[in-house]
Amino acid sequence: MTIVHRIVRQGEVASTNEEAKARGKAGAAEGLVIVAESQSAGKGRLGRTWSSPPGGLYLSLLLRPQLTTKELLRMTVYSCVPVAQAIEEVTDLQVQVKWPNDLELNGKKLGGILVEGVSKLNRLDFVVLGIGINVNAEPATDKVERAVSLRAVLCREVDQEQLLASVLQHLDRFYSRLKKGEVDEVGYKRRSSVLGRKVEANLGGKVVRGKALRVLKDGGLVVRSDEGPLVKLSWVSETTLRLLETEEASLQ
Ligand code: BT5
Repeated sequence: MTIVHRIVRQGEVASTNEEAKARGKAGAAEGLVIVAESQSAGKGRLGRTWSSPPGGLYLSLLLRPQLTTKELLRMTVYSCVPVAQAIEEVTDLQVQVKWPNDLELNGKKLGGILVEGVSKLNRLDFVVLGIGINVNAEPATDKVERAVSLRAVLCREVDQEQLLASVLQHLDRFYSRLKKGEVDEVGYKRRSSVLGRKVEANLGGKVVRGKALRVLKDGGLVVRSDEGPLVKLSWVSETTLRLLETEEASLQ
C-alpha cells in the first residue's frame, strides 16, 4: 500500500529531522514530509553538521513501521537505492552509494541520509528518514573539495519539485518492500562504490582495514580484514568508513 504524503513546506528551519521528530512525538501520522528551503543546523551522523544553503533539497519523512531499532541499519543502507534511482531518473547521471549512508557522484559526496528512530516504552514509536541532496547549491563544508552538487556536474539547474516527487515515489516503493522484509540487493550492489575495494573503518576508536566483500540483507558490511578474519560492520551511528585506494574518493 502506498503512503499518503502530507507535504509541509518551510523556509529556513534548524533541521527537518528535528521538525519531523517534534511532530511525530505530538502524534503526527505516517507520511508527513517536512521540506525546508534551508537549514541552520542540518544534522549528519555523530553530531556532524550538514551544510544546507538555499538551493539544496532537505526533507524528512515520518514513518511508523513495525520494526525494531536494530532494523534501522537496513533502512539507512538500502534507502540509498531509491534516492539514487530518483536522482538518476531526473538527471540521467549514474549515482553511487557508499556504505552506510552516502550518495556520491564520481567519488564526491552528493547527498546523505540520516535515519533516526524515536522509542516509546522500549519500542520503536516512529522513524524519521532525512535526506539531503546538493541540487542547485554548493555546500559550505570543510571537505568541500570532496562534495559536489547536481548543478555543478550538469552545468544547469535541476527542477527541485520534480526531484522531490521522484524521491517520494521511489521511497514509497522501497518502504512497501521493506515492510515485507525485501530490499533491492542487486540495485545496491550495482551502485556500491565500496564493494571489492580496500577500506578502513573506524568503529568508535577501533580501526579495521581490509577489503569490503558484501553488504548483507540487514545492512551490515562484511570486510575481510588484513589480519584474515571476516569483520561485520553494523554499528552505523559509530562507524566511519573511508576508501584506501584513491584519496580522492575517501570520504567520511
Ligand atoms: C550524512 O551524515 O551524510 C547525513 C546527512 C543528512 C542530511 C539531511 S538534510 C534533511 C535532514 N535533516 C537533517 O538535519 N539532516 C537530514 P554524515 O555521514 O555524518 O556526513 C556528514 C559529513 O558530510 C560532514 O561532516 C561533512 O564532512 C560532509 N558534509 C556536510 N555537508 C555536506 C554537504 N551538503 N554535501 C556534502 N558533504 C557534506
